[in-house]
Amino acid sequence: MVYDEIERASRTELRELQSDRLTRTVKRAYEDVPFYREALDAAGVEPDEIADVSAIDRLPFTTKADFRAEYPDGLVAVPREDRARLHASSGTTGKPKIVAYTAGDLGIWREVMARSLHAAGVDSADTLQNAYGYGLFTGGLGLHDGGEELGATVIPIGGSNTERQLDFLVDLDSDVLACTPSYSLHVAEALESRGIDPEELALSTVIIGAEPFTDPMRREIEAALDATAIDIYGLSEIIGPGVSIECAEAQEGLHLWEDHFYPEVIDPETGDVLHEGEEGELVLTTLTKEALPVLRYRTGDITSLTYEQCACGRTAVRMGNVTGRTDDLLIVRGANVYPSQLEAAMLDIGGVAPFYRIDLRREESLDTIEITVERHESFDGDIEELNERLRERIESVLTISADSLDIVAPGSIERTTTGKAKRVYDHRERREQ
Ligand code: DLL
Repeated sequence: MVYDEIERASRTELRELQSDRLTRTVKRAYEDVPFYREALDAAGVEPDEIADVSAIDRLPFTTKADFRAEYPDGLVAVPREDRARLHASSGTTGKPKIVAYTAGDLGIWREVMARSLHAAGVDSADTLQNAYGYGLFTGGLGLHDGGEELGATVIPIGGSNTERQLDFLVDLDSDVLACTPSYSLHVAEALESRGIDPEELALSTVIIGAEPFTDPMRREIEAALDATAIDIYGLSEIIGPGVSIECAEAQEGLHLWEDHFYPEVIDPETGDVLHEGEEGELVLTTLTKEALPVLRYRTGDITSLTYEQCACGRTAVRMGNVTGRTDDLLIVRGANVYPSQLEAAMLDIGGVAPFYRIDLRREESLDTIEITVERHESFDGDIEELNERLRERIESVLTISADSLDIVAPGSIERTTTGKAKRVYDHRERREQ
C-alpha cells in the first residue's frame, strides 16, 4: 500500500515530471544563486538547454568543498524573509554545512518522511520513539515531522538517556524505535543488562540510518531487539532523512523518492555516469527544493541503482544499502579497504560482537593498522583459535596482515550514545571530511 499515488507512477510519467521539475530548478539556480550562474557559464551551459533529464550530465557537479566555500549561505536561493529553518551538518574538521529550508521545503520534507515511514510499515496507530538527536542534526526533527504528518504518536526523546529509552520502550509500548544502528545495539545491550526480554516488548520496527552498517550488523540488531531493521538514508545537503528508505514488504534496496530527488551513480575517478547496477558514487539533484536547490551533488556515498519494479508495487528507483563513502577508503601500505569490508569479514566469522575500532598510525614512514574487536558474549570457544581465524579472514580482505589484532572483553569498547559512531582513528594526519 502506498502513501501517495505518485509512488506507483509509470516510469514515463515520472520522467516527464522530473524533466519539467529539473528545467525549473536549473533556471532558478541560475537566476538566484551566483555560484550556479558562474558554474553554468564556465561549463558553457544555457539553462534552456536542460529540457530533459537526459541532458543532466551536461551540468557541473556540486561538491562538499563548494558548500564549505560558500559558507554560510552562498548557495541559498531565497531572501532571508523566506527562510523558515536552518540546519547544519558538522564535519569533523572545518566549517559546518549550513542548509536552509522555506516553509514549502519543510512541507516536502514532512511528505517524503511520512512516505518513508509508511513504506517502513509504520501507521497512524503506532508510537514512534524517536531517538535521533534533535537540534542542528536533521535526524531528530526530520523523523519527528514525518511521524506527525503520518498521524503516528511521536515521542521526541532524542539521542542518549538510555535508561529512559528502556523505560519508555517498556511503559509506553513503543512500536517503532528510530536511531542510528550503533545506538540500537547499545539499547539492545542495555535491555539485556536490565534483564528485559525484547520478545516481551511491543517494539516491531527499528528505523536505522545516518551511518553505514553491514548485513551481519543488521542481523545482529534484528536478533537482539526482536524487530525488523529498516534502512533509511538521507543527507542534510539534499533535505535530511527521507531521501530513500526500504519498504517493509520486500526490504530489497531503498526506494528513492524520485519525484523530488534525481539520482545518478558516477565513477568517482572519472565522473562518468555509470549504468544501472554498477557501483559508484551517488549524485543527487533536488527537483523541488526552493531555499537550497542543489545540482548534481556528489554525496561521496557508494551504492548502485536498480529500476526494476519492486514486489511492493512502488516504481521509484531503488538504491543499494550504503556501506561506505569514497572518503572512508583506508589506504595502508598500498592496500585499499573500506571499514565496512573489514566489519563484514569479522562478523561473518562469528564469535565477535559488532563493536570494534581501527587505529591507523605512521611509524618511521610506514603505515600500520591495529584492529580491536570485542568478543561476543555468547562465545565460549578457544580465543587463540578465534584470533587465528580472524587474522586469516582479515588478511584475505586487507591483502596485508594487521599489525595487531586484539580481541577484548564484551563492553570494553566505548559505545556511541549520541551522534554517529566513530570506529576509525587515523592518527597519521588530519583529513578534511
Ligand atoms: O545523517 C540524515 C539522516 C538522519 C539519515 C537520520 C538517516 C537517518 P547528515 O548528518 O548530513 O544527514 O549525514 C549524511 O550520512 O552522506 C551518508 O554518508 C551517511 N548516511 C545517512 N544515512 C545512511 C544510511 C543524515 N542509511 C551522511 N546508510 C550521508 C549509510 C548513511 N550511510
